[in-house]
Amino acid sequence: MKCIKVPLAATAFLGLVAACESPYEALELCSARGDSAGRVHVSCFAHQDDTGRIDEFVSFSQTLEGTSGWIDRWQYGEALHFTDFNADGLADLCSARGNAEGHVEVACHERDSGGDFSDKASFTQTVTALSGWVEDWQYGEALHFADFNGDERMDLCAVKGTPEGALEVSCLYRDAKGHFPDALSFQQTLTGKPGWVERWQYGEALHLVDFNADGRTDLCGARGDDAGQLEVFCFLRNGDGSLPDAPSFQQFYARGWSNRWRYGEVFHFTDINGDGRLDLCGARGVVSGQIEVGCFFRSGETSLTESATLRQLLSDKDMLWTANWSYGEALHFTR
Ligand SMILES: [Ca+2]
Ligand SMILES: [Ca+2]
Ligand SMILES: [Ca+2]
Ligand SMILES: [Ca+2]
Repeated sequence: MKCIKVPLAATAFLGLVAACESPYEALELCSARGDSAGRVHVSCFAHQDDTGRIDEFVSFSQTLEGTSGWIDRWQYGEALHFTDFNADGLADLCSARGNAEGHVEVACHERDSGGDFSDKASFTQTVTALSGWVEDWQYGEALHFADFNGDERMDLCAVKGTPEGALEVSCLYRDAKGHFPDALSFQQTLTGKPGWVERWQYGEALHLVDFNADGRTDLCGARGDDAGQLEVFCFLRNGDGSLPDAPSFQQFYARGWSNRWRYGEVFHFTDINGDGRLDLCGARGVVSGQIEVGCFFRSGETSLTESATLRQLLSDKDMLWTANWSYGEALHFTR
């Protein structure tokens, strides 16, 4: 939070820009997860200067009293995302999860210029255009906040496997008042990379990011294949906004991504070294209760470095990162 602790007279967004000396400083590694009382606990590590490293100790933590029900499997934070929902330049904390009727409940806690999240949700909506989000679907692994139509308002998208193993992409574009519409704004089924069945269906390996920085949000994945190789691929959006039916590229990296690791919950696409190109970073718990971070830097138009660099161990003394926590579902890189 180095950038935004500076007292500001201007708006939060202008202040953020003015107070940041380098693009690295705005990036944080944050976790959001339920605590034993069902509240949401947030911890963040600040990204250091241009050495590209992340501060070893927690720089920000907050427990949101105005949340409840984040216990048992909810605790793992699969439904929580850091996203700039109100477009003021600061990442807010939003959740998207199924309710008892199978519709999706969205709730957002805005972040202020001092770094705190609002204790109670500042935006809530039940999205009735989505249905069937019950049982395992309820946990929201297949739901993403992204500006899919490029109008600078964050939208809600779902990317999930169909019964046939194809990928179904659905989006709801927010209107001028910031609300989600009553019907889907976009839907496309991709058949050129099948096999999204059983647990793959939940799309833990998938992300909506602008990989090639052309202003259009793409669909990218990072996951272990049958041989334990790390497979990275993107469907780069076409000029008309549609997705190609098959990935625009697929590449294979280091081995060892087998068993539950293969589902890719630890991975995120983020520009960790501030060169304007998205890198691939993993963040996960290790046996000692620490967090391990490793990043594959972007080395070309589509390629990444062969092995992970920027390997670091971080310490969050209030939180253990062992057992199920080690899969990193609660961890996010955010700007
Ligand atoms: Ca915001
Ligand atoms: Ca939008
Ligand atoms: Ca793109
Ligand atoms: Ca980069």
